[in-house]
Amino acid sequence: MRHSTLFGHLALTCGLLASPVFAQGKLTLYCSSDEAWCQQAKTEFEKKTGVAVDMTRKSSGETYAQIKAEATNPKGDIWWGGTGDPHLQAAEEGLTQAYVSQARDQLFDWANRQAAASKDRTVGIYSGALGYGYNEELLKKQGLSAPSCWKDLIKPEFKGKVQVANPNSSGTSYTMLATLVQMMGEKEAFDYLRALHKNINQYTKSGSAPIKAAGAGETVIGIVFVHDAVAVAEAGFPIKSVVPCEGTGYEIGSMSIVKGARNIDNARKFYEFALSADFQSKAKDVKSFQVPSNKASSISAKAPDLAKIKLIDYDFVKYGSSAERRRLLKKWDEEIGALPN
Ligand code: S7P
Repeated sequence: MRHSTLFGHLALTCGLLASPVFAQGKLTLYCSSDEAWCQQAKTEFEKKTGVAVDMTRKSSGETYAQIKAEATNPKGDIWWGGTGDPHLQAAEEGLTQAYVSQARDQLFDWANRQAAASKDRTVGIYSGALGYGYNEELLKKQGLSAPSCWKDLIKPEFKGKVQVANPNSSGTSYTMLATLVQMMGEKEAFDYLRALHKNINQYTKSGSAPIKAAGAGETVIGIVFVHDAVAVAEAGFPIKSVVPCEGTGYEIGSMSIVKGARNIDNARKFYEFALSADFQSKAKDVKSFQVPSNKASSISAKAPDLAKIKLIDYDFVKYGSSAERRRLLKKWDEEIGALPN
């Protein structure tokens, strides 16, 4: 009996050691995309390679802060997803390392421009325009007029009815801050943010939380990437997405390898996997409707068509620079975040 138990243990141990997961090692993935997409990336990569993935999902600004805090003892191997500005800041601060993908030639120019701006320390994996969404049923019930522009969001009728994330933790919200500064000029943008503050019911941690809250009827309007509003509508909630009439900014969702990554070979393996058309084409299966960076990836018909949106010429080099991002966030904290509700 005792022998058979011992044999059982040995067989189990040998079986595990021979399994592809143990054979191929591990990868610590920091993910800043939507939770369902992060899970898909983990599962698909494990299935394809046998590498065991330890995945943590956090917003873009939070992940940047974590990688910075761990810089002397790096725990993450690769940072996948999230807006490009904090990836560029991490690159400039030497928190991430250079890698040139074999798929470079298959990518859109906007994806490779992120690489060029960072001396190959980051690369674009998707793109999406900023906007907002509102709950049509709630809007009607409360007798509110349908908003269609940035300027509509500061109307007194929307007092306490708008939600957006905090730009320190959220890349989405930092994209809004940088977009407004570029569209209006800094003084006017901060005047606008002060007026908007009167209508804000909550600054959330995560960028997409406001539109999920709108779907659940907890707020009327959520400022988010347009693809995130489309995703909530596709999930069956009464959400109407809006591309602001004045024009808008956009993100280049990015990916970077952490400097000092303990599992560097697997980080590079994941990098190639994440840029492949095969994996990128699966984003729509988890309602991620961004535009993928590999030209051969298939795009969902539901993905907002960036060619039809009035996009600003977003200056990623400037607004992804360490000095500018830190300066703008400090100013937001002092002049907007500190205001009474
Ligand atoms: O995957 C959806 C998405 O909107 O989430 C990313 C976002 O930056 C992560 O959330 P935070 O705003 O909280 O940082 C975007 O890159 C992506 O399009």
